[in-house]
This record gives sequence, C-alpha cells and structure tokens, in this order.
Amino acid sequence: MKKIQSTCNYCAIDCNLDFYVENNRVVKAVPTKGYPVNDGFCCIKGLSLDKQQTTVKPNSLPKIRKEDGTFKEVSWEEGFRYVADKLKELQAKYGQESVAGISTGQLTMEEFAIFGHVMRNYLKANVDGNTRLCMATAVVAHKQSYGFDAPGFTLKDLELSDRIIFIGSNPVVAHPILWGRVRQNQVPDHKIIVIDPRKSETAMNADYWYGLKWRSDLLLLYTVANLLIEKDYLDHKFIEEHTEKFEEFKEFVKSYTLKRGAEGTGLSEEQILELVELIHSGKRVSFWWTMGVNQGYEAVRTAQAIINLALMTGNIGKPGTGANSITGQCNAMGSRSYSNTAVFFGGGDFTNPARRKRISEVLGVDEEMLAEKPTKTYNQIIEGINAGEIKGLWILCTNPRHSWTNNETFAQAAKKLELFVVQDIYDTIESAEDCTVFFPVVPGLKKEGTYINLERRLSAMRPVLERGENEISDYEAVLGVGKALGMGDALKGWETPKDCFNLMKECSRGMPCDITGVTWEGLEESHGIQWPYPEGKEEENAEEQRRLYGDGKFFTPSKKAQFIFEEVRENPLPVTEEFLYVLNTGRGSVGQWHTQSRTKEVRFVEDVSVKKAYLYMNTELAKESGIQEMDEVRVYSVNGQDAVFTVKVTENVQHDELYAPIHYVECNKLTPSLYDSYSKEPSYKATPVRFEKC
Ligand SMILES: Nc1nc2c(c(=O)[nH]1)N[C@H]1C(S)=C(S)[C@@H](COP(=O)(O)OP(=O)(O)OC[C@H]3O[C@@H](n4cnc5c(=O)[nH]c(N)nc54)[C@H](O)[C@@H]3O)O[C@H]1N2
Ligand SMILES: Nc1nc2c(c(=O)[nH]1)N[C@H]1C(S)=C(S)[C@@H](COP(=O)(O)OP(=O)(O)OC[C@H]3O[C@@H](n4cnc5c(=O)[nH]c(N)nc54)[C@H](O)[C@@H]3O)O[C@H]1N2
Ligand code: SF4
Ligand SMILES: [Mo]
Repeated sequence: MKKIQSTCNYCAIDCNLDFYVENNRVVKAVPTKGYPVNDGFCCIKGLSLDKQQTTVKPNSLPKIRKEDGTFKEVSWEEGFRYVADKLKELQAKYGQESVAGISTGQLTMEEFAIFGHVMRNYLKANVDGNTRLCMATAVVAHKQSYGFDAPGFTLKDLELSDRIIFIGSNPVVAHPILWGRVRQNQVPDHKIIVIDPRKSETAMNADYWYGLKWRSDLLLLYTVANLLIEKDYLDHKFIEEHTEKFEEFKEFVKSYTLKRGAEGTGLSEEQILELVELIHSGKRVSFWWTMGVNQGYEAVRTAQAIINLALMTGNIGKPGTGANSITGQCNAMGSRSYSNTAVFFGGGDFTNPARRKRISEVLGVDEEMLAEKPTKTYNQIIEGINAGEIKGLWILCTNPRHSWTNNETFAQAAKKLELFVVQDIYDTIESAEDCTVFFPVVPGLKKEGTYINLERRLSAMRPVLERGENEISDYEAVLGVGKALGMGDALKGWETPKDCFNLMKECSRGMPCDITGVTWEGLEESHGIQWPYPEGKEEENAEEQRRLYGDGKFFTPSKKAQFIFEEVRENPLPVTEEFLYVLNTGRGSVGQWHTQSRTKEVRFVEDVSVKKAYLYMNTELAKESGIQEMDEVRVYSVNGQDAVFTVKVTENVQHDELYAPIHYVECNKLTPSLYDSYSKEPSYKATPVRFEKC
C-alpha cells in the first residue's frame, strides 16, 4: 500500500491528509499527524475527498456544441484547436477585449498562473476570479492599510489570544479546523466574542454575542474606536512609531457617539461599552473577519475599521493578536498573487516599470507581451457580455450560473456568448447548461501543484491516483489551448507545473511574498512553508508557525500602517414599505460546499442535506404570518426576481431577517447587483425582500 500526502482542496485551511492507495483506489484517507495546520484532524469534506474518484466519468473527451444544439465529442487536440481558433476569430472580429475568462481560487497556483499567462499576457483579455466574490475586499483593505496584500497572522494565534473576536464569520460551519484551534486555546479567562446579526453556530458557542442590525458594523466599529479614544485605552507608542493619520482618525470618529452607535446598530449602550471593556481588558486581542464583512456596499472601509482597532490598541504583530481576514477557498491566497488578474505574478502593479522588467525577464518574453492593466472586474465582464461587447468566455473551476449575484444576469449572458468554454470536473453543473464547449478535467486527487492557505502556508498537492487514457488536468488543458494559439516560445519554461512553479518563485523574488527559498521537492511530505521564505534566509525562517509585522514595519513607503476611514453611508438598498425584510445568505452546513457539485456526490453528506432551497425565519414572524415549519413561501426580491423556499422556523435570526444557505441556485436569484465601491465585491448579505405563503 502506498502512502501519499496531499492537500485538501476545499477550504482555505488546506489540511493535509495521508492517502493510502492500493490498485489505484484510496483505501483510507487519514489527516496528517504533526501537520501544523490540522495535526491529525480534518472535517467531513476532507475525509470524503476520495469519494470523487467514483463519480467523474473516466476517459471523458471534450464536447463541442453543434448547430442543432447537441454535443459532439472530439479529441483533445481538436478541442484545443477549436477553442484557440474561435478565440482568435472573435478577437479579430470584435477586438481584443471581446474575450474574457473567469479564474478561481480553487485550482493550483500553477493552473491559474498559466491561465493568466495565456489569457492576460498573450491574448490581452480580461480575466477576473471568483475570488472577487470572496476576498477582493480584504485584498484592497490590506493594500491600502498595510501597503501589500499580506495577512499577517498564523493559526497558532487562535490558541494564544485572550480575546477572540469574530466579525461576520462563522467558523464552526465554514472553517471547522480553525474553530478546533480556538477550542485548543488554554489561555486563562479567554473570551470568544461574535458580532453577527444572526445567532450563528459560532455565536451559539461564544461567550458574548452582539446581534447587531445587518450592515451596521462600520457604525459599531467607529463607535468603539471613539470610546477607546475617549477612555484613553490606546497604545500610544505603537500609534506613534508604526502608524500614520491617527490624529485625523481621532477627529473623524468624534461624531460616532455612544448614543448614535446604539441607535444605528440596535445594540444597547451597555453592550457597546461591554465590548469596549472586553477589548481593553484583553492582553492579546485578535479580530477575525470573513464574508459578513467582505460582502457589503462599504466592505473595504469596514475591514479597515477592524484594522484601525488593532492598530490603535497595538494588537498586531504579536502572538495572539491581529486584524485577521479569514480566507475562503483552498487557494484564494495563491490566486491573489499568482493569477495575473489584478496584480502581476508575485504582486506589483502592471504599470510598475521595475516589475514589468523583472517579469518579462523571468518569463523570457518582451515587456509588450505582458498584461498592461488590471483586469475588468467580474461585474464588468458579465455586464460586458450582456451589452454585447464580450462574445467569448472561458471559465474554469467555478460555477457562476449559481454563485454570481443576481444570477439570472449570468443566465442571460451565457445565452449571448458565441464561445462559452466551461472547464470543470462535472458536466452537470448549472453553468454548463449553455456552454458551447465543455472541457472535462481530472479532480485534485489526480494532479499536482501548489496551494497557499489563509496563513500564507504553501503546501503540495500530489497525485494520489493515476490517470486513465485521455484524462488531463487543468494545467494541460490550458497549455494545450496556448500551444494551439501559436504561443510558441512564450510557453517555454511552462512545460510542467513544476516548471511553472519555478517561474512563479522567480517572479516573487524581492517581493513581500518572496518564496524563492521553497523547492518543489521540499514541499512534498512536509509541514508546509509560510511566505515569506526567501532564498538564503531559510534558517532565519525556520520557525514553523510565523507571523508578519512583529517588527512593526509595514509595506507602505513609510513602513507605517495607515488609518483609513470614511463616513458611514446610507444603505443604497434599504428596506422599504414594499420590501420589509432582509435576506441574509451564507454557508448552511459543514458538509455542503458552495454550489454542491462536489459534495452532493458524498453519500453521507447528501443523505442528511436538505434537497430543496430553504430559509430560516424567526419564530415570531412565522407566527404572525401564519407560517409553519416546512411550509413553502415565495420570496420577492428588490431585484425583480422571486423564488420558492421551504421555511425552517428558528429563534436564531432576527425578526425582520431571513437566512438562506447559498447551496441552492434560488438563493442568488434574489441577490442584488450591488458592490463595494472599491473592491467591487458583491453585497450578498442584505437584500430587501418580501414573502408570501405559497
Ligand atoms: N462547509 C462549507 N465551508 C466553507 C464554504 C462552504 O461553501 N461550505 N465556503 C468557503 C468559502 S469560499 C468562504 S468565503 C468561507 C465563508 O465563511 P464565512 O464568512 O464564515 O461564512 P458565511 O456563512 O458566508 O458568513 C458568515 C456570517 O456572516 C454573517 N453576516 C451577514 N451579514 C452580516 C453583517 O451585516 N454583519 C456581520 N457582522 N455579519 C454578517 C452571516 O450571518 C454569517 O453567519 O467559508 C469557506 N468554508
Ligand atoms: N448569496 C451568496 N452567494 C455567494 C456567497 C455568499 O456568501 N452568498 N459566497 C461567494 C463566495 S465567498 C464564493 S468563494 C463563491 C463560490 O462560487 P463557485 O466558485 O461558483 O462555487 P463552487 O461550487 O466551489 O464551484 C467550483 C466549481 O469547480 C469545480 N471543480 C472542482 N474541482 C475542480 C478542478 O480540479 N478543476 C476544475 N476545472 N473544476 C473543478 C466544481 O465542480 C464546481 O463546479 O460563491 C459566492 N456566492
Ligand atoms: S477544514 Fe477545510 S481544508 Fe480541512 S478538511 Fe475541511 S474543507 Fe478541507
Ligand atoms: Mo469564498
């Protein structure tokens, strides 16, 4: 029996597992003991990774849609040629930017890197990632406040903190292994604090729950900042030495009085004061935020308001502290630096002459061949298709027909495309319904590459199972199209994922995320390596769980972190007489993953999962509306759409709030086309709706 260590490719924890294999079948999957992230534990999704080997149809070939609407199977060579010719034809006819791609945070670093090279460098097309739906807010917040998209924490901080504050984050469901680390915290008198309008599974397990009004976080955080200043609960030395614009911030928050904060958040004055005291009495305070913060119309400023609290109290860079953004997908961290979408490989702006020079040298191509600007954003791509400007789209490892906000707009877009390539491990996903080409690729168990987790840790994915005839990986599919496009020498050095990894390493040299000291072989069977890990400084970085900012130096030109702030804005989509309730959305259960393409194949998840779209309604509201558990309601959204949900009655949502898990396509039928002004991340979590009993 062979044992192969690899990485779970669901969530951003990136647990490692040992797969025991016999006759090309996984006999058992055991979470890797001693691995610093998950040390012998993992959740049900990781434990059932092997279940996918039985569901992907073996030896599948690409499919191309014929004029009569049916598909014909073709060889891979024909598939590559067809897509390459069509991309070129569309560009010749409608212009360079008439083709686009949607990348992902769930592939290996090498896979989205080569996609970014072919699409963004060679074709000069726009490619955004599904990370726009997820991490874009944190990225912009980090860049502006710290000077680089560099989350500084390490998971160990959860065990060392005495105030663990989760804001819009539900790790009990979404990051169970992270929650496991919280449970291992032995610090005497430590407190777990949750800020979430909903009494989430994490709130139920916390010491304090602040059930504020939806979208009122920014108001709350500024109020808390003002009170910390008034009470002089500050770390003056840290503020002085390591930050800028504090005096302006101090002036700015003066109008955020306790009274105003209480009125706008729905919390009592006592609750807000209690929160302030909890922060002040903590010796190691850590703030952790996820989608309840990232997905809103003033999300970047909200994330920065969290950062401001950590800065002013000196809770950053030290054990058990930090303003810590929790990443969602297994390799969203990787895609942020290596997908060539919003920044160059290894970071840096497309217009930065030094970066252009460096990247062109590493890749061995002329500077003119490199992408010249950040991509159009996801919403602009979908709007561009609907406006008839974009005619070709290639998506890989994402299912936007389901996950995109106001998802009927994607359905409309898909029908307008002349070329719509869907590359996935299942041809049954919603997005494949209208595709013109389907590329079937192998799942994670059959491929190799590199992942980067939420605490900047690189780990290896290595093939657990051998491939059958015709089975190819995402890497090979993109490489195949690149060759058919005639990229020639521009693909020199990109022959294998390992070659690509070496290119990416070189691109990172000298950047904050420098990984030049990591080797492909060194990652195998390892404990993973956190960036930065520059060549020649391996010994200095030998500690297995490392954090950034310990020296108080940030990545801005002055090396100081920035206080960034802006007045709280009116909600552009308030509740109205007609739409009196707010639809909140998010993860439903530990076993279900996003659009369910993968987890519905896992028997013991599917057997206990609800089959139809459902939502949670407050007990009182249900009573007032004459609705009982399991009744159906039709929900009408402010976006003009409606959908039917089964009702589950609960005390855990507010009277005026409905909560719908995202794992059903109906959920995003109702979400709006509203984005954060800076990150363009969709505001998924607060849609005004009304409902009636069916
Ligand atoms: N089982 C499972 N795990 C997953 C995933 C999955 O699909 N299934 N997806 C992964 C991915 S990609 C991601 S990004 C993460 C997401 O991880 P999380 O962000 O933790 O999960 P969500 O359920 O989207 O949202 C978290 C909470 O935000 C709250 N919220 C809504 N509105 C507000 C608000 O105005 N203020 C505040 N403070 N909170 C609010 C919601 O009530 C919810 O409890 O999970 C990852 N893990
Ligand atoms: N209302 C609402 N909507 C949301 C959210 C929310 O909180 N509320 N959250 C948003 C967030 S944070 C995220 S991250 C997105 C996620 O949205 P998506 O990215 O659309 O969701 P997934 O179901 O993870 O899609 C991944 C796809 O990749 C396929 N796949 C798996 N492995 C491979 C592989 O190796 N190669 C290829 N080519 N394909 C593979 C799967 O079959 C699946 O079709 O949803 C967003 N949508
Ligand atoms: S916690 Fe995340 S990485 Fe770990 S097994 Fe579960 S889904 Fe996979
Ligand atoms: Mo996500």
